[in-house]
Amino acid sequence: MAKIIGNPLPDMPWENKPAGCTEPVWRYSQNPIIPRNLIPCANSIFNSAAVRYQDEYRGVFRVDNKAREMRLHAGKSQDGVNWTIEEEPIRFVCENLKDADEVGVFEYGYDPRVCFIEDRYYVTWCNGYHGPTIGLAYTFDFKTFYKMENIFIPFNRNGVLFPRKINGNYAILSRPSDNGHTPFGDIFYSESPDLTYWGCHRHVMSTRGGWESTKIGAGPTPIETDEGWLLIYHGVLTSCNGFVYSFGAALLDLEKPWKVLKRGHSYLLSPQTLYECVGDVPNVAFPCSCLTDSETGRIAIYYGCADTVTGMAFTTVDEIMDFLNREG
Ligand code: BMA
Repeated sequence: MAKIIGNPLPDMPWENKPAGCTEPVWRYSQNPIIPRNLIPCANSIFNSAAVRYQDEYRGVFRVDNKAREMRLHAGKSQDGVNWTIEEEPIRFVCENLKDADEVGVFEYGYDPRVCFIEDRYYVTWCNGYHGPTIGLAYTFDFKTFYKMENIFIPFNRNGVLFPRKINGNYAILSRPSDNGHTPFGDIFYSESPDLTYWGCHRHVMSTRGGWESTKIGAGPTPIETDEGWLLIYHGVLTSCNGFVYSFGAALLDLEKPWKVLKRGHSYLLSPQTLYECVGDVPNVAFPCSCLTDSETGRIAIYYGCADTVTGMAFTTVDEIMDFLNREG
């Protein structure tokens, strides 16, 4: 059986698979965990990233405010389920940023991911700079966030860092896009010696049929296992009623992550519940982070629901590997 390479997290949020459930991924019975109005300014809180921090949890949340501006807010939690979110958005510190008057201006930010590498937490997000691109910042304490250079030129979305260097370089997945509600999109891999200069771009995966026929994008930080990087990613289908966002899984080579070892044919979870199907944007399940326990192989997935609220779903590394072995 595959093993997660990482830390034990025995007290992570968890709920056993319901009796009679035959799906590899199951929803938390108390979903949604974060309502749209948890803080006064919020129109909606979704597509957000949670991580372990000391003996608690921290997160960076996508909060669209009541002016419908897309903002990033820090939050904390004792148990990973019940969250307190700062009422004020993150104000990025730009003191070490070259040309801060140019690249330090915050236009908008959405769909954050958080990734611990070496000694600090890095945040990537879809950052407004003459169109969407990938913003980057780091923090040690989720109080002060230091802005770094944008990772790519526009247009790009779904920038997701790997949690360690690969062959001596930092590594990221991303999805080149356009300035609108992009009707295409494949996942690419890029690497960098210093998190500023990026290159060695490699194609990872293209769209396929059905649930992932319009575009795909990396979701949470890839999970390292002894068999490969487990990638949970979203896929989009264009129906007569617009885009439908589901998520699925693939396994990427550990040393050459642009090589896809396995890829599920079906989705793992598609929008089916009321809170996934009804909201500001109907029919969206959009995963941005995971918690994992290396001892039990448990995985908790945080995902945005209908661009309105935040939900959780559970699985295990064995469940996903079985799924990939059946379907990949
Ligand atoms: C994408 C992003 C996501 C959103 C999705 C569905 O382009 O904007 O934040 O969840 O569309 O609206």
